[in-house]
Amino acid sequence: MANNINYTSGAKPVWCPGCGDYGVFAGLNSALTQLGIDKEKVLIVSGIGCSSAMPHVFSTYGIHSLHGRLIPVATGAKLANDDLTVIGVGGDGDGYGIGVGHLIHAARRNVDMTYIVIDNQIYGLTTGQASPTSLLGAKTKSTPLGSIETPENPVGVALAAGASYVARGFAGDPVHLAGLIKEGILHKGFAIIDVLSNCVTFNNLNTGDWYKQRVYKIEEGYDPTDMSKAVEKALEAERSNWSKIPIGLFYKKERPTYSEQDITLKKGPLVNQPDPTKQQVLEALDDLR
Ligand SMILES: Cc1ncc(C[n+]2csc(CCOP(=O)(O)OP(=O)(O)O)c2C)c(N)n1
Ligand code: SF4
Repeated sequence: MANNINYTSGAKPVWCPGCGDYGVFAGLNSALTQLGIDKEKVLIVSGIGCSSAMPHVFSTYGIHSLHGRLIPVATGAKLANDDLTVIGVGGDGDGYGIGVGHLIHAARRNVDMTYIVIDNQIYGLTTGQASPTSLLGAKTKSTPLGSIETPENPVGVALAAGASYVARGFAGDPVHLAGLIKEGILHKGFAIIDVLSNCVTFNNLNTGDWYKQRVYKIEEGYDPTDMSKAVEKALEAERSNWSKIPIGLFYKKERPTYSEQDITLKKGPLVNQPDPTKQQVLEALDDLR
């Protein structure tokens, strides 16, 4: 549903010209515009990194939090107010490095949020060190002789952790990406979208052209409810030595969200519930003894 809401803030982006972050900005803006959610009902939470500047360019609620900690902040916001559409945006260093423990727990808990990881396979903001998804042999500021670490497989990690919506997009195709983000927001549960993106300043291996030559859209007829097929697809990029990188929806499963199962949150958003009296708190603590 198209609408007249302007989700952008008008703030000048801080990104280098040509950075993939612009493509994600366009994709997210398009997804929000298509959904037409009141912007007062949308919260964008980021970590630290170039990609984490995303909340500034939107006029929704936004929190620019700490490096690797966007998921705890987003989870807290969602627990406090289940009426909010909560979207996390951060980098691969933020989410797959320092923050990967949070990713695993939010996925298994099925926190109802959409997590967009702008995966440029490098630490951009800190000027070009290797990230968890940098490829073997990648020469970066911290790996001048080439990386000797096997890259993390974020789609595989998300599947293994129990994420109920797992997709991969490409910053160079914002229209396709918008569809994945839109479906991720509509999905009740933890939706993660790994977005392949180019850092024009510090990653001269995984460039926009490098991705364009390798990405392909997951074929029609693929069954995203089949976990075994999703695992096969998740392994395809590394098994093909990065000659074929599937993008699209890998996996989707309907299962109860965290808030739907919690005894207190079942009664509705916490912000709408009356504060307990001192007597009620004491009685509840007494019950625990
Ligand atoms: C606790 C903590 N550790 C390290 C840093 C330094 N730091 C800031 S951003 C960043 C990594 C940025 O890379 P990424 O998350 O991939 O985002 P990008 O800049 O590429 O978008 C690091 C290591 C920090 N700010 N806080
Ligand atoms: S340093 Fe890289 S990731 Fe950061 S804004 Fe520039 S191109 Fe984008």
